[in-house]
Amino acid sequence: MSNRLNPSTAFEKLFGNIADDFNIDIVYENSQLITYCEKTHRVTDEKYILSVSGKEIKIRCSCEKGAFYALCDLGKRIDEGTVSDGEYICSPRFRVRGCIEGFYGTPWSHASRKSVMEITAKNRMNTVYYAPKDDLYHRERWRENYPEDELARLKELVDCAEEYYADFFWCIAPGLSMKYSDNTEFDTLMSKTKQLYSIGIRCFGLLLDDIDDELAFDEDKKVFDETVNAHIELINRYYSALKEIDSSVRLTVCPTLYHGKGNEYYISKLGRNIPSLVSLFWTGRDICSRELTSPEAVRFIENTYHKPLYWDNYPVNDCSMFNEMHISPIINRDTDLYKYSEGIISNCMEYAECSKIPLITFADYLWDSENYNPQKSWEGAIKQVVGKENAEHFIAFADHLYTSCLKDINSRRMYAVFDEIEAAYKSGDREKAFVIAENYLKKMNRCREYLCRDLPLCREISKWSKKYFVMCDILNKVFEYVKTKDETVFDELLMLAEKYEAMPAKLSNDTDIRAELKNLHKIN
Ligand code: LTM
Repeated sequence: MSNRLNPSTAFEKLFGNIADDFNIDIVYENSQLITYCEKTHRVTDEKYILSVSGKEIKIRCSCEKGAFYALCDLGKRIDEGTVSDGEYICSPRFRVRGCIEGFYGTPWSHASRKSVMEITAKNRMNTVYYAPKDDLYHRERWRENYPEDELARLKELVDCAEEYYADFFWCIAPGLSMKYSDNTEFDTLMSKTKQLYSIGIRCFGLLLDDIDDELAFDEDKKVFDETVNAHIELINRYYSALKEIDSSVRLTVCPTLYHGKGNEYYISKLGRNIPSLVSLFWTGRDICSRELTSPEAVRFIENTYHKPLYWDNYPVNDCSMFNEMHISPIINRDTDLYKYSEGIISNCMEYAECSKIPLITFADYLWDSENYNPQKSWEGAIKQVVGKENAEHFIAFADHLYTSCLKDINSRRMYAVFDEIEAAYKSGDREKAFVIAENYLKKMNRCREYLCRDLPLCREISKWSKKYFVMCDILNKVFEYVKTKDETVFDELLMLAEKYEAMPAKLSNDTDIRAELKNLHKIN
């Protein structure tokens, strides 16, 4: 029996009663206008037409999923105060839009998983992958069935995804220890898979990333000769076995070589020898790719006969990135990439609350890549996550968290303020310069109040906010020093700078603050 709520109930669970003032009429129809998207040349169940005339809303769609997305669209417009009369014909650019819990580090809590799912659904994403590297039953102890309590929690996640019209992929990563030539190993894999099938999982992921390139067992070397042959056999056997259980089951594979040009021997051979309906993860040019481009996707297709399903390693900040907080919007993904890929799955940080901000920007890009505006989307995302009343202050801090593989501009808002101060100062209007500086400092100080609150997001980000507080102290003192020219204030400044530079969290650009201060001393 389906756990699916009706679209209006699912909408109310996510948005509350914000649409109560409106009369909403949902009409289901199967016309070509409603089921076909000319831009993507695809038949889709996600398209809808939203007509607004005052308080009268009409939604035309082909099924409940379309109705749910139309309601989420309306909810977002109400939230942002942008509901206006008109007819909006909407359908997504990317077919697959979602996230993966696929990082190294402490797996998300059950509550975080549900809460991330709510945010992705609200923003019309349709896919969730469960693959925490440090869930023992996912990778290290892949042979063992889940204990009852963990299985029950997974079942709740499956139900939650279904409520919000999303596909939930449960993934297994046996490659650290599997002997591919041993049939009993395959039987074990199937028995574990059947346990997950029994709780309603219909979408599976077989992850072979981050394992040895070479076959570990002599028996495997004898049978398969090369790793790629073992992987091809495993994938084909697994897919057939899944299809025997249920022909509607879907499979995604993460190959061992998952980044590069897309024409390498392993990935070309693997892609060409597995069914076209098996999705193939690819992280792009690099593990964490600054850009994802259409020409590179085309090369991948030409060599593997598969459209890449991007496993986008942003905002993840595990391993060597642990001092970075990836909260900035997604950028540098080609606007027409939807034509040459199955979609994008964003790999998140172990910080679930913080991950929501970049995730919402992914959702905006994936729905409408041609009109995606990273800064606008980011501001909207921050409003959703920290609340409208805190957004402006929070942005003053988040402005400094742009250090990542994306190589976006760090602290752009602060430097714009510095430029304004400098211009006023140079034009001889010292007063104006002080007012601008004072206003900025006020904003920073108010942001500090927000960041000290006992909220999940503030706790997650405390490693970075603590450093930001020192930055606030420095700027407050610089202002004091410029006004008073007091040398003891300058000495305090040097001490603060030393403290700031010793903190490992990455904030803003790596400038030599003490050198900057010495310059300031000279000028004054
Ligand atoms: O990217 C893939 C396919 N696998 C792992 C991820 O689990 C990990 O989170 C990222 C980022 O460090 N790198 C990987 O190689």
